[in-house]
This record gives sequence, C-alpha cells and structure tokens, in this order.
Amino acid sequence: MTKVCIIGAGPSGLSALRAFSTARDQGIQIPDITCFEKQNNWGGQWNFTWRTSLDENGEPVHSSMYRHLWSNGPKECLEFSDYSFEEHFGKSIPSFPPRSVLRDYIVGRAERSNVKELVKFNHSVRLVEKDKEGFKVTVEDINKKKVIKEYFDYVIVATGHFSVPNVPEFEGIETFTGRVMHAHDFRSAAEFIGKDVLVVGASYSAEDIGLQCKKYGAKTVSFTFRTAPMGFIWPDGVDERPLLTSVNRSTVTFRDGSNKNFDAIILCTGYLHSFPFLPEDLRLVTNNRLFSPGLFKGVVWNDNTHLFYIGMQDQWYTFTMFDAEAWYTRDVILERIKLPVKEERTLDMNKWDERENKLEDAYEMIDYQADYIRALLEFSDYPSFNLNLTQKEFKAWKKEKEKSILGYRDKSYCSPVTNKQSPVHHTKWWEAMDDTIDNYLKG
Ligand code: FAD
Ligand code: NA7
Repeated sequence: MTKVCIIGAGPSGLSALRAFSTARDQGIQIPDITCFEKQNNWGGQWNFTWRTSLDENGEPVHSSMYRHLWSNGPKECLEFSDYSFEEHFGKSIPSFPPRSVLRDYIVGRAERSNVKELVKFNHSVRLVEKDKEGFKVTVEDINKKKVIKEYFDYVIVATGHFSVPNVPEFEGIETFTGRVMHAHDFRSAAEFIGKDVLVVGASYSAEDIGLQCKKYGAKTVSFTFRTAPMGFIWPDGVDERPLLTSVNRSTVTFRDGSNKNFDAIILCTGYLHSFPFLPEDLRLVTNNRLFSPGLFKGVVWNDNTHLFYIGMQDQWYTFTMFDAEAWYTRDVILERIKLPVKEERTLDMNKWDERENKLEDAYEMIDYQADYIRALLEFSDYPSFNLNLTQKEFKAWKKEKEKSILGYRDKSYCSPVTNKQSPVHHTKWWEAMDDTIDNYLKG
C-alpha cells in the first residue's frame, strides 16, 4: 500500500488529514498515512504555551503566540467551507475571535474527522532522505527517546514557518540595560506595565504586540521601521520612528538623529523558514513571500513530485488556503490530478513569480493570493464557498485598519459559507480585557 508521511499537525497538517479523511468517507481507498507531530497535541501555533526557548523535552518551543492574541483578520476569510463557524459553535459568532476560540474551531473539525489515530504525537522528524526505495524518514519518539526509521512513498511538509526567529544585530545592543526579546518569546504584556517599550519592525507582529503592550499598560510604545512606517493613527503614547542606528545602555538613537530611553526592546523582525530535517536538494529556501520558489502550484516540489509543502506562503489567507493546498496535494497523490511535465510546471511557476514581483500594494497581494487559491480549486472537489466575497472582505478589512487600528476588530463580516452577516462583539476590542472563550461567546 502507498505510504504517506505528513510532518506537523498544525492547521496545514490537519488540512491534509481532513482532505484524506473526506476521500475515505466518500468510499475512496486512501493511502496508509502517518502524521508525526513533535508537540503533545495538535493545533500548531495555536497551542499557546507559557514556555519560551526550549520545551519540557529540550525541543525548541514551536508556538510564537501570546496570551491576549486575537485574530488579526476577519474569521470569515479563513472559514473552512466544509465546516462553518456556525456549525462548530451552534450559532453565528463575531468576526475577530481571540486565540482560544480559533483553536477550538480548528481542533473541532479535526476531532470530527476521525484522524487522531493517524497522528503520532511527541514524535519529532529528524531527517528525511531520498533513496531508491523512497523517502527514509528518521523520527525520534521524544518520550521513549527511541529513534525510528521508516520508508514512505510521499512526504508532506507542514511544519509552519513562524517559529524560528530572525534576529538582526544592532550596534551597541549588547550594552542595553533592559529586556531584549524577539516576538517569538513574547507571552504577555504584563511585564511591560509602566515601561517605555521599543518595538522593532513594521508588520503584523510589531503592530499587534506594540498595541497589546499599550492596551495592557505600557507607558509608551515606539515603533522603529526599516523600509516604511505602518502609518496608522496611533493612540496617545505611541509613535513611529525611522530605524534605530545604535544603542547605548538605555538610550536608543534613530536614523533621524532623535533618541529616547527605553526599558525594553522587542524585536518583531519576522521569522526564518527552517527545515533542519531536509537535505539541500529537497529543502525549500525562501523568505516570507507569496510565491514559494521551487514549488509548483505552491505545493509540489518541482524537482521531486513525491514531496509536498503546505502553508509555506506569506499569509493573507490561512486555513482556506491550506485546505485548497491539501485537497490538491491529496489528489496528486491519489492520481486524480496528472501533473504536467517539468518544463510546463516551470513555466507556470515563473508566471506566478513574475506576477508577484510586479505587485504594488496590499490590495493586489490579496487578489494574487485569491487567484492562487482559485487556481488550486479548479482541480479539486473542495466544497465551494464564496471566494469573491472573502476577497472583498479582506479589502474592506484593510481599509478599516487604515481608518482605525484600534477599531477595526469591532466590525463584522459576512460568512462566505453560510452567507450570514456575523454579529458585532459585545465589547470593543480596545476595552476588552477578558478574552476567555466563555466571555467571547456570551451575548
Ligand atoms: P504551524 O501552526 O506552525 O504548525 C506546524 C506544526 O508542525 C507544529 O505543530 C509543530 O510542532 C510541527 N513540527 C514542526 N517541526 C516538526 C518536526 N521536525 N517534526 C514533527 N513536527 C514538527 N493566522 C490566522 O489565520 N489568523 C491569525 O490571527 C494569526 N495570528 C498569528 C499570530 C502569530 C503570533 C503567529 C506566529 C501566526 C499567526 N497566524 C495567524 C498564522 C499561523 O501561522 C497560521 O494560522 C497557522 O498556524 C499555520 O499553520 P501550519 O500548520 O502551517 O503551521
Ligand atoms: P513579517 O511580516 O515577516 O515582518 C517582519 C518585519 O520585520 C518587517 O516589518 C521587516 O521590515 C522587519 N525586519 C526584518 N529584518 C529587519 C531588520 N534587520 N531591521 C529592521 N526591521 C527588520 O513578520 P511578522 O512577525 O510581523 O508576521 C509574521 C506572522 O506572524 C504573520 O502572519 C502574523 O499573523 C503573525 P521591512 O518592512 O521588511 O523593512
């Protein structure tokens, strides 16, 4: 029997498991599947942990999520077309749920897919090698400290790419008298109450962690950008400055010659794609972008079409995109999709690469990624949903953010699956301190 190895049981790995279990439930013969997950549970990034650096087994902590994280995009734009939020929660819920609510939803679908027996938890993949017999996968059973080697015909890499921090150097930072950390290790804003905080970076993590610090009581927050400021209308006590040029004890100097004293520096400088278990000829090398070099349709390794990656792109779309990728991957493995020859695949990849290089703004990026999903869905029977609507909603969300960085989460969007407008949350995000699932779902 054909054997498939899935590495990782975060949302992307769970999409792959769901794609196969859907085929199985339709009476289609599916391969023998094993999913290796190094954590003791599924959910990937959505498994919040208080730990930083290494976990209880000495493995690198995977999740970069923090206590008061709320969805930063409308949930309608990531809704599974085969499992709506309404189906999961028994009612329509507001558009920007906290972390625990989203985790409940992801895990809820996984639990109903009857796939848990396919997942080996506490199993970390150490090495994947290709030889005449297929992919030899070396895995460590972390609890038993046993190393297992097993052959597979196909490998699906679903290990995420927001775990290994990109940590740049700044002149004099070693003299800084306060706390320096990367966003990967940020867990709670509580330690920054009353403090002056410098946040390096101008993207999602910077914006959200900086605002979170302010929301929970930091005295001031300064953002420092390399390329361009975020340019939002910030609350009092928050400003943006050009990139820092040097640090001298508690004093930080910026490119415009200004300086300020800080108690903490949080490096929100992004993440590195990292696949230490893959040899060079199988390893995706990329930064955080929409087109993934070397991957046909964003998933098939062009030099070896038995190797797949799911979820490796920069993400406007998340769960829906992972599903589209998983259904496509499944159908290639089930030989329901016949891949074109390598030259044709390369031409197709070049088109997407060139198109990305010409994108001018976020609105064009949203269209690009929606078209990418469309191009995958053409080939599979993933249940239809209103992708055009999500595209419009992403753009509306972007505009709302430009209008109000504190208020954009107070809006509601329409489900592309049930076509129902979601309710507005009972408390404005800036005032909502209780982000428990019970409090979120009440009312
Ligand atoms: P991950 O969630 O990273 O899962 C990968 C899995 O692979 C993990 O379980 C990991 O333990 C496992 N793994 C890794 N290496 C190995 C190995 N060698 N062997 C075995 N298992 C391994 N998305 C949204 O849609 N909305 C949001 O609001 C949002 N906020 C975010 C906030 C932060 C701080 C971060 C970091 C990400 C956020 N995201 C958000 C994006 C998030 O990455 C995706 O939602 C999603 O978790 C990606 O799923 P994944 O399965 O591709 O990767
Ligand atoms: P991103 O979106 O990759 O952004 C990284 C940011 O870090 C970006 O603004 C970069 O600046 C900045 N950066 C990177 N290197 C440097 C150096 N050397 N100096 C200064 N600034 C730097 O990562 P995020 O963590 O924000 O978001 C990733 C995911 O996590 C996302 O999906 C969220 O939902 C959560 P640039 O603008 O390129 O000049």
